[in-house]
Amino acid sequence: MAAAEKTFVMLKPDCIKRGLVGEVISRIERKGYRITNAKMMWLDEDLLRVHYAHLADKPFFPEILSYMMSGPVLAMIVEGENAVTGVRILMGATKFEEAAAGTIRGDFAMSTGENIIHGSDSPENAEAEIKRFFG
Ligand code: DAT
Ligand code: MG
Repeated sequence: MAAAEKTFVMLKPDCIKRGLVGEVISRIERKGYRITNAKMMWLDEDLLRVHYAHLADKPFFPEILSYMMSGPVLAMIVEGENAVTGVRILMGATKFEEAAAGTIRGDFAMSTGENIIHGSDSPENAEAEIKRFFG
């Protein structure tokens, strides 16, 4: 078995408002991953500007900021074999209309902007994001 890998996962404000926290965590656990740290947080603009720096020049960036500050998020460290790629598969595609049924976004997201869950897209970003959110 390959070494356990860590990824950073965040349940976004719509996930919490809609009461889907248990459902989403359950899918991650059923896949065989473990939640090894978790905390509820209200994000501020400074942290979001770093976290979403790759989208800073997009027209929808202000909407991301206001959505991500509209309620608390649940930040988590998730561990298991191939956890970075594995969680991305459970999440489904970024674009609302491309997220397949059976994935978290495919089953629950109501738009591309409000899409339930964040998961790191590479081991390097996972490490940086875990540091960013858990210190
Ligand atoms: P992902 O969250 O799948 O890693 P990303 O890092 O490209 O995708 O974008 C971060 C978030 O920004 C995404 O979860 C939702 C929002 N977003 C991305 N593209 C968007 C678009 N075309 N319209 C509205 N929101 C978008
Ligand atoms: Mg991303």
